Amino acid sequence: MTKNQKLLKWVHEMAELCQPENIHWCDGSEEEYQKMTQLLVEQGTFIKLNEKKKPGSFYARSEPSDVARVEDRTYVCWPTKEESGPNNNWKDPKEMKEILLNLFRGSMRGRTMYVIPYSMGPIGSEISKIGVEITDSPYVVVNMRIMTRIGKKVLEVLGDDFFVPGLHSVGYPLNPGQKDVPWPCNHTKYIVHFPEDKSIWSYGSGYGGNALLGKKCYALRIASILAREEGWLAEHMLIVGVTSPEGEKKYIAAAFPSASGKTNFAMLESALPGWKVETVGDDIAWMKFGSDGRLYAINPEYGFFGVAPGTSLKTNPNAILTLQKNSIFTNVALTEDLDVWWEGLTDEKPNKLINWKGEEWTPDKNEPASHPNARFTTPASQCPVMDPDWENPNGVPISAIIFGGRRSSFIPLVFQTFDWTHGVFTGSIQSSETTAAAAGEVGKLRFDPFAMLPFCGYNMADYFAHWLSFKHRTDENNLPKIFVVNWFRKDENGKFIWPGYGENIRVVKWIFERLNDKENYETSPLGFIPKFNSLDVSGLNIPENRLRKLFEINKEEGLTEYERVKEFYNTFNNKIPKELWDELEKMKMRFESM
Ligand code: OXD
Ligand code: MN
Repeated sequence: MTKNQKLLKWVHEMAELCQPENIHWCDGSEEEYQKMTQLLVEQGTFIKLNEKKKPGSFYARSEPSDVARVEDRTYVCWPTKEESGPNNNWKDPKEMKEILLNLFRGSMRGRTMYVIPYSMGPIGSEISKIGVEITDSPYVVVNMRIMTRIGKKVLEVLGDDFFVPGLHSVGYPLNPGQKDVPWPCNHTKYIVHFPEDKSIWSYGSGYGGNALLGKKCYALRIASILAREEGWLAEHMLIVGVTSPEGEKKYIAAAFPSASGKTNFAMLESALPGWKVETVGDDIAWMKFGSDGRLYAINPEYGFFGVAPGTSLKTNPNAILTLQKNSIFTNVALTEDLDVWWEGLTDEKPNKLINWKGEEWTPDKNEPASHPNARFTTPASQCPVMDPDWENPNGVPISAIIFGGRRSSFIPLVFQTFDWTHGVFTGSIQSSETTAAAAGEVGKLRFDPFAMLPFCGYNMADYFAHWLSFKHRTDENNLPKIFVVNWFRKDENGKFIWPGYGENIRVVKWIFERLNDKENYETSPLGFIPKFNSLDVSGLNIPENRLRKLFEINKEEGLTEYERVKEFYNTFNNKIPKELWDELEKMKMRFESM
């Protein structure tokens, strides 16, 4: 096992607190995985899928109230509220520890406590980091085994070093003789981070980012704190390698809000002949300086936890190929022959399904058969377009960073920012219409700077300053160029103008050419936009007036945006760096002189 005294002591103390019936240290072996999935089938949490259709795969349905990340129950408890910022929920750490100690006391009674050592990033890489999750949910264990690298080999590398401790309980203790339910959880939920000891405490939910602590809690919230301390970036970004028909390859990282097509973009099948996109990661990028002064990125994850609805052979063939085996499906619909289905998977709906709530469903029902935040958990190694360097311990060099919004108007299909500072400014005002990935209203425009609003572990004003500081850490020429895209612009009838998916390669091509200094741009108040006819739309048949609409920039909207941003910046108590206020004024002037 381990000789790490801090780990042994913590596990011992948490067992005293949570009072589980047994403790199991996960070794990460295939045999262990088989046993645990078997256990989940016996408990009724899992249904084994048709071995011919989805070998080695399982189906789960959550409790209908436990279906997404709970942002209003997520806290980052710095000693002061100011350090957490207006972007995080906060409570005094001592008060919060009291609340949690009361909730966790006896919370694992009648259950097994699993100890999962995991590595974010290739085991042993200088960029990787280790965490240990304690959980009473076998569902979490099997998902963590797909999403991260777990087990004995992690403990060997850990030795006596630092790890991030994460305690998770579904908050559903069992009395002697009490029968378990398929998806235990608790109405009371807390997802809490303590920056002082870099610990994570998660109570009451078994779903996704609330419970798989390596993902949002560690690789984003805690890692963003470590990144500031150590001078690197932990970001909500996909990473892709793009190869041109001439064989030139560049890596791009892109930040999109949750459930806005990141996984699709990460595995894009190019609609333009000769262009190729390969996947390094679909959700998180850790970027550090290499010895040449450039930023190098790794994907700290090992699998994909993708949104299922809308994923099809048309929208993302590579995801469909990836999830054919050894996968876990949660809250999709079940077919009569024990396969899975979700909205958008096929044009034609099956005649009969069991929906995500376990009820019989027919196409005449007025509600979707799968939950809009239904997910697949699937091993990255099964993806047919993984980049040959996706596990390179040194990471891949990043040439461009893209910020993507989901906005029906105002933001054009693509633009390039003027320089690093202007790029950081556009990241800081990134806005998007909300999706089902988080509990709450869908379709509401909110600021989601760097797509990190729910994931930044400290005051976002300080985070913007951290981003600005990169200009002084290397020659600005070494830094990635910063772009903005918006696939979601709508026409006056509320229809999307841009076809998206595989056609997005056309935008990537324009970006690629910009990186090679091609004179394919003109200046607009927002940044450099494609010169007319410089975006390759060959064969798309988009009428010229619709194409122009994709790039329409409106003075009134620009001035409204200025007011929106001013109001937003003012919520940060005078902490927004002056450089960003200056950028805002410059933007206003550009719009005024339009
Ligand atoms: C995710 C999210 O699950 O961003 O990736 O919500
Ligand atoms: Mn995400």
